[in-house]
Amino acid sequence: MAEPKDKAANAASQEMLEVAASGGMETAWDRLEAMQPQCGFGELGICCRNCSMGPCRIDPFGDGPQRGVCGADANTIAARNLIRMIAGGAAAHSDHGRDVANALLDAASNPDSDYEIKDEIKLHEVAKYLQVETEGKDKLQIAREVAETALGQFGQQEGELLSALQAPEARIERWREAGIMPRGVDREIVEIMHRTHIGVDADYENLMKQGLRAALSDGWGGSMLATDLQDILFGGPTPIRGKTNLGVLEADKVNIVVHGHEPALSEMIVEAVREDELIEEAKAAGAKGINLVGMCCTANEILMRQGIPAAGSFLQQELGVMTGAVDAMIVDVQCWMPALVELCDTFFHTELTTTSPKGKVRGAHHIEFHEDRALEIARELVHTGIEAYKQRDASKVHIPDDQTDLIAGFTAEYVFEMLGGRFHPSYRPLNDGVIAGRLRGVAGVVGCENPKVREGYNHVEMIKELIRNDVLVLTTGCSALAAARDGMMTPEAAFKVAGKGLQEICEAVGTPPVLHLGSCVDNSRILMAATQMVKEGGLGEDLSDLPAAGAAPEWMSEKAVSIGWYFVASGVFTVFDRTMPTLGAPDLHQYILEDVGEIVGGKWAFESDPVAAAHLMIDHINERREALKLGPMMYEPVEVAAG
Ligand code: SF4
Ligand code: MSK
Repeated sequence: MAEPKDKAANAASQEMLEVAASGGMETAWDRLEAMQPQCGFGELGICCRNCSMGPCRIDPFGDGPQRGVCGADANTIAARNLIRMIAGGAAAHSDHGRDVANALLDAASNPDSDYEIKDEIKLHEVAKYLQVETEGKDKLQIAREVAETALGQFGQQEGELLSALQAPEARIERWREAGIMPRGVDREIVEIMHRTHIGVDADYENLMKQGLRAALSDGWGGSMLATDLQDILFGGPTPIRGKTNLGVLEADKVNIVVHGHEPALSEMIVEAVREDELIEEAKAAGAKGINLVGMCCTANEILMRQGIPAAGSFLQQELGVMTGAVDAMIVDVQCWMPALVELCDTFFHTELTTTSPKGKVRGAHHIEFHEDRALEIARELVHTGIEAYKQRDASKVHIPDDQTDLIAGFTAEYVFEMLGGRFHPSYRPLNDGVIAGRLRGVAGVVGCENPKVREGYNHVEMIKELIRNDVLVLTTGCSALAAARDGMMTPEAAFKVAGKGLQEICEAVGTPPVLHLGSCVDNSRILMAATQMVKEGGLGEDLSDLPAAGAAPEWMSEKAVSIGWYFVASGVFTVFDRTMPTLGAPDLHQYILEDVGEIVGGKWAFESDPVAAAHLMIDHINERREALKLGPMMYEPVEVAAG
C-alpha cells in the first residue's frame, strides 16, 4: 500500500492521510487501490454498451472479436465513447451557465430578488456581443434581455453562436472551413447522443468532428456565458488576497464548507454568514463565530470575488471532513464524492446537505436551492452547521497547521488593465514582453486532481518548470489551488522560482508569476486573454500562432476532456498526463495525435512526467517564436531554488 507521501505532495494532505489510516477511514486512494486491476477494455476505450445486443468489447490483441454485434469496430466504439465524454463535460459546464442565466433573469425581473447587477461595465460588454440593443434602456431591462438572449443561445438550433464570434477572424474562418462553427450547446450535445446511438455515425473522423464542435460550444458558448454572466451578477473579480489549505479550518468556530461549482448559492451564503443574527446564534451554541470556507471550484468562485479561504481541492474533500471540524458540508453540482455520506455518518457529526435538484444522494439532507428565495435558503443552510456544531466531538478535531497566502482574482480584463495601466489599458506590454524575449510565452495549466497521480505534484512541478523558463502561467480549477498551496501565487514567488524576464514583469506590475483565473468554468478567460493578445498585434493572426500552450496534468473529469478539446479546437497545443481512452483504437489515436492538428491547428500530446511535459510545451512555444521570427530570449532559465 502506498505511503501518504506517495499519494499527495502537500504536507497537510499527507498528515490527514495518516489520520485516515489510523482511524480506519477510507479515501479515494483506498478505493482506487481496491479497484485494481481496472478494466483494460475501459482504459483502452473499446467496450460499448450503447445497445442491448451488447455489451460488446474488442479484443485488443487481435485474437478475439474485432467488431461488436452491430459491426462497430474499435475506432467507432472508442470515438463514440470519447465524444460522449465531451458531451458530459460540455453539459456540466453549460448547465451551470444556464443556472446563472436564470439567476440573472431573476435579478432583472423580480423586484424582491436577493441578487443585484454588480458589474454594469461587463453587462454592456456582454450585451454588445449578444447583440442586445442598449440605447435608452435601463440596466435591469438590459440585464433581462441579456439573460433571455443567453438562454436562447444555449438552445440555438441553427446559425453561429454569438459568443464564438469574439474569436480572432482567422480562427472563425478555420472553424467555418472545418464545418465546426458551433451552434447552441444543447443542440451539439443532442447531436452527439444521436450520432452515438446504435446504427448512426460509424466514421470516427465524422464523430470527432461533432466532438470538436460540441467542445467549442462549451468553451466559446456555455462556459463563456457562465463566466460572463457570473461577473455581471457577482462582480468581475479583481486581485484579492486569500489563503488556502486545510489549515484555514478553525477549531473554535462553526466551520461551513461550500463545495461544488455554482456561485449562485455560495455568494448568498457569504452574505448570510456575515449577518449578526447568525453570528450570535453560533456564539450561543458555544462557538467563537462562523468560519466559511470553500472546497473545489466553489472555493475558487468565492475566493476570487470575496477573499473567502479555500480549504481544499478535489482530493482534499474527504480529508477536510476528517479534520472533525467541519460542521456543515454544503454541496451543489460536480466533483463532490458520494463517499462523503458514509464518512460523515459513520465517523463525524458533519451535516452533509445537497442543494441542487440535479445532485442528490441517499443519506444526505436535501435543502433545495431556489433563486427566488436565495438568501432565506442560505440562512437555513448556515443554521444546519450551527446545529451540528453542538454535536461536535472536540477529541476528534485534528486540523493541520498548514495554510498558504495567495493572490487570486485575475481576469482577461484585469490582465489588460494591470499591464497597460488604468489610463491606457492594453495588452501591448504583454505582447511586447513576448516579442522582446523577456517572456517566452504564456501557458494555461488547468484541471483536476486524480488519485492515480500524486496529488498536486504534476501541477506544481510543471508550473515551476514553465515559470523558470519565463513562461507566464494562467491557471484555474484544482490546478490553481495546487499552485497556491505551494506558494506560487504571491509576488515573492517570482523571485524564488521564476526566470529573470518573468521576474522583471512581475516586479513591474506587482503580480505573481502564476495568475489565478478562477474555476474550471473560467477557462474561457484564458481563451479571451489569448484572443486579446492576437488582436493586440505582433504575435500572428490566429490563436494557433501564439507562443502559447495548455495542459491538464492530473486530469480526471469529463469536463477536463471537453476543456482539452476546446483548447485544441481553438488552436492550442495541449498536454494531458495520461491519454484519453483511445489506445485500443489505433486509427482514432493517430487522428488525435496527428490529423486533428491539420484540421484545427491545435495539437495533443500525452506525457506523464510533468517536467518533460513542461518541456513539450516550451518546445512548442519556441517553435511558435521561431515561426513568428521573434528574437532570442533575453535570459537563460534559472535553477529551481531548493525547497
Ligand atoms: Fe455492441 Fe454495437 Fe450495441 Fe455497441 S452499439 S453494444 S458495439 S451491438
Ligand atoms: S473542481 S472538474 S476536479 S478542476 Fe472544478 Fe477540480 Fe476538475 Fe472538479
